[in-house]
Amino acid sequence: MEKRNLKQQDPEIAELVEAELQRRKFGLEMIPSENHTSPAVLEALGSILTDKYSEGYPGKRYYAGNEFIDKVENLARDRAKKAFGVPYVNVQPYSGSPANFAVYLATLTPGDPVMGLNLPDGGHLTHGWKANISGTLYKRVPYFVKEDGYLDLEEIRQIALQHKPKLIWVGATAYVREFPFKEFGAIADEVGAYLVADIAHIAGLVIAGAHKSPVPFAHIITTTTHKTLRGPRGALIMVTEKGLKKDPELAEKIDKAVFPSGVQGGPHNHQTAAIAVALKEAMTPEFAEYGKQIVKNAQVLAESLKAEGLQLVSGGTDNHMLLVDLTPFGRGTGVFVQDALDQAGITINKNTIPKDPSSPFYPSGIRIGTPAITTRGMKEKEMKIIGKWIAEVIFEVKHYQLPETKEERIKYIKQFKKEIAVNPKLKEVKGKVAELCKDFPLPY
Ligand code: DSN
Repeated sequence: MEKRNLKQQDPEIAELVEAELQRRKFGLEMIPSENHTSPAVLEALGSILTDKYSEGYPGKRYYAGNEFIDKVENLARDRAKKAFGVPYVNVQPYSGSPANFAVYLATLTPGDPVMGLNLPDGGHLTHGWKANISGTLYKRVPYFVKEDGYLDLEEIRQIALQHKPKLIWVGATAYVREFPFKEFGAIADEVGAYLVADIAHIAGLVIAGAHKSPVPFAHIITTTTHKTLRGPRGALIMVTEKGLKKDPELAEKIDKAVFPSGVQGGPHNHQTAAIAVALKEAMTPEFAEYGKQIVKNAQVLAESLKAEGLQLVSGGTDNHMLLVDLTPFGRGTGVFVQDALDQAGITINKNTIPKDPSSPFYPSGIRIGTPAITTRGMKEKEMKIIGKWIAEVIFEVKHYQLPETKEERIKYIKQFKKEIAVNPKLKEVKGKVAELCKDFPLPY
């Protein structure tokens, strides 16, 4: 086979990759679950390790030729154990959803009750949402946040006592306050449930010491590796000492649930290698600084948005994300703000807010995060400016209101998109965003 690089072999794909790079270079990635990986992580991810089959685990593979793959996986395992302080980890899950599904397979039988944060309240699909297999194969018992955006611990305990769940999830995709792991641990122990902490969003903050660790309180911990942890897409499942005490065979059960009895086949070895690199990076003093700066940035951004007259769920943040409550401008308006900000070079996502008067597809809030822009080196000074720009864009499109019927909505949103494409204010902000970005290069 002739040696040809991507541009020579497939110019169409090469151009699209380049276009995406340019979009990122001159825009602000502020979706809280995204980040910019290091060149070393990308090199490992794009390596020849992708070619190898290695079903099984180090020392116990089905195929030959895994001498070096075993070493890669062992390095990833050892680094994860050290970074989080746990006795056991499985580094093979392709991503967060299969990792969470493996936890169900390892611990429950179909029909068992499972408690998780309600999706519109900030919970994840895989924590028992009705449209996900976790909410149909198991008995879903949702819990909620209060009007003020904080988890309702007293109600959560009452729900647990009433439904006696076998497994309780603590973790979210849209929760801006510190997770009360200790209190959840006590509730799980009281009803004899497994406590599973899904720390996908905050894993990097936990390693950096910018968020409390769930390790003393949870039996199992799952995380993706591509959010604040700043690795490739992928996931980890960890078992704590507390988990092994509850069930000494828990680690073996998790391994089996990932492969062969679960949803996965051969591990993605290039991904495992890149996870190992990211974990090594995450254990440096620079990363500890980075994690703390993510939170500082989010808090300054929160103050800046509030000073502009915007309303935040729970009034601020303890972590890397903010939720702006757009109900003062009308219900279901998140879609307009998301698209207008995108047009202005600021990428965030529409999101439900607690007690959202609209729906997950047309929610009444937006979710903003600081991990990726902090990777670029932006600090408090830039957060104040970005907060002003975000507010300017929101006020610019505040008159757009979501129509009642599906047909009207389609027409209205089409017209809205036409209008924002030529809006001078959005163009002006986009120009300023691009100027700012020039001083903060991407890591690759
Ligand atoms: N899609 C992820 C997020 O954005 O939070 C969760 O899986």
